[in-house]
Amino acid sequence: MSKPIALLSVYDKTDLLHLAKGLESAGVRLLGSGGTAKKIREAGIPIEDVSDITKAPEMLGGRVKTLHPTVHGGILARSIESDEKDLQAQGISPISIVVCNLYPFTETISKPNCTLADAVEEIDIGGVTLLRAAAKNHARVSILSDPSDYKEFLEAWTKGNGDVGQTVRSKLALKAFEMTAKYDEAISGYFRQQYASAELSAEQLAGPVQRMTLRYGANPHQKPAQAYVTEGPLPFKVLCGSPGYINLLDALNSYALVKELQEALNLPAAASFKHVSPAGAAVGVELDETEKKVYGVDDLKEPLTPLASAYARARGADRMSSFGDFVALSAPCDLATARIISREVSDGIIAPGYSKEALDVLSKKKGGKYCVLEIDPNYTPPEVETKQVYGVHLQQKRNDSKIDSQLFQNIVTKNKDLPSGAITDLIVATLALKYTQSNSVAYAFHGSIIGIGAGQQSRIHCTRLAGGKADLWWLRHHPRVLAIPFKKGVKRAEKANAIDLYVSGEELEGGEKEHWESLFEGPVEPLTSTEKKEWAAKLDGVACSSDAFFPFPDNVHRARKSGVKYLAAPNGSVMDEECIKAADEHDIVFAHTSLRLFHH
Ligand code: 93A
Repeated sequence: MSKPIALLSVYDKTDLLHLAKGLESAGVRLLGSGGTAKKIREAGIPIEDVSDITKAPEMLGGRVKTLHPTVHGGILARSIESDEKDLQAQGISPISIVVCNLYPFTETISKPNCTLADAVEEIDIGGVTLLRAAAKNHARVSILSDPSDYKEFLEAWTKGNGDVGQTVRSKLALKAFEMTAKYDEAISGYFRQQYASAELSAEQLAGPVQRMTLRYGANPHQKPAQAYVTEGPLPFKVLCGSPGYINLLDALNSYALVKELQEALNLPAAASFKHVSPAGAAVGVELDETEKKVYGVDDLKEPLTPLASAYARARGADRMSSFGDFVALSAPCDLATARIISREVSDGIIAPGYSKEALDVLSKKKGGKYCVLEIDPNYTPPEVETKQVYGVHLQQKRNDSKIDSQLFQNIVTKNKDLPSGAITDLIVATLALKYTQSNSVAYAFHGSIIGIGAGQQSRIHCTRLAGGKADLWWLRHHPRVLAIPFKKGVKRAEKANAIDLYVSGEELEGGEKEHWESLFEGPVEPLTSTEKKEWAAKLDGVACSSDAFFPFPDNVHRARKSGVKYLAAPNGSVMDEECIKAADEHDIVFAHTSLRLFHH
């Protein structure tokens, strides 16, 4: 019987001689590409050159070394009659072991002076082909791609008398494919950088690009940073400014939310995001005169369009949290909406288009640096999403659950009266939670989030936080708040802070008190606790949703204190019955959704 053949072609020659010696002593015939064969031969170990069996010399300065039917026929042939016949007919010997590792592409491109030509020359073709061919045929062939496997392989080879067993071959094949996948990813990443990206100039980014360099990641010291897709172009264009890493997290999450809100309720929708959770979200329900004042749009010259109403609500519900927001709109931005945005402190906007007038207004904001992104409304994200944490890839199916009125059909309380306005509010609250960092609880009223508790580890803390925000929102409707005599020239953000201090009842002292008082034409008396209580009692018909079940009835009792009449949460708690009892006690309509909506 002829000797088994090993083909060796390695860039990293670590432990190569030890392996070659071992194989040779075990009766294996060695073949090597140029440098590999030379090193082994110089150590006194017999080896033939690949070119001896291919009868073709290495050529093109080494670009073609092992790419030959004699090599790949020898590797890819199966142990079946027809393949064996083919080999015989061509005078090719089967190869049993391939030892290969690749040109150092990643190291090369990380060198400061690396040119495109340097990088291209380091793209290994023949080695990748060897690895893939041998790994494909792992039913018969062993592929050694990592020097740290040599020792164990030699032992297995000797022990098995030339057969290392299928388990070993399978593991080695997996390792080889992981190596080629990583190698190709490095090359495609480099090419993306060279050919499919644009640096951050608005003109360049107007066209489709696959990758964009970001100024930095979550923090200024996290450089480099980038955004890219592996298929097709990025789904958005940068019309103005330059998005940062957190801008994009906000933009992509918030657009998904408004798109689904519009689909669910057939009304234009808007969201105001901060730190990857909504500070506000709403659909275009008309505002009455009081609401216009509360939301700070009573003095707007343009009449409010439905889209502008949606943004006024989203932005105005929690003005403190929305300071410096990222805006998402479900429909092309019109002038009225742009006018509202232009007066606020905001970081950027994503929308499926802009009217010319709206874009004119927005592109003047922040001295021309306001980030304006145009999303392709027909873009569908891939079904599977992957992220990496501490070097580990985590993969899941995208949360594509539909939130619509069907979700609230299982009403478990005595009161089952769920009017259509309440369904709208439950959809708004629940959809907002789908895109809020968990745990989360949201209160909604008149098509708008009025309080959201995000990212708390304890559910009751979410319910209290969201309830507290809803209470402040409601207090801002108090006639005494609406009548606060602000001096002329006080800025919008300053007014929002002053009102927040007033409604929250924060005790002020010294300089802070003096400054606060200096904003008004005359003295402003605090609201007494009785006045606050009386006012709170007037709020009713609020909807509240939770991204997971209520573990204790305290959540239900707390929600009621902020006027909650309609409640939605998944079932599954051992305390479900107690929670339903609490809801019955307050005559609340409680729908069990069976849908958990954690988001991270
Ligand atoms: O330029 S290549 O892509 N063309 C080839 O045909 C080829 N075959 C093996 N590079 C090729 N290789 C690579 O050469 C191997 O992946 C290995 O990294 C290197 C070993 O070259 P040498 O034996 O001359 O040191």
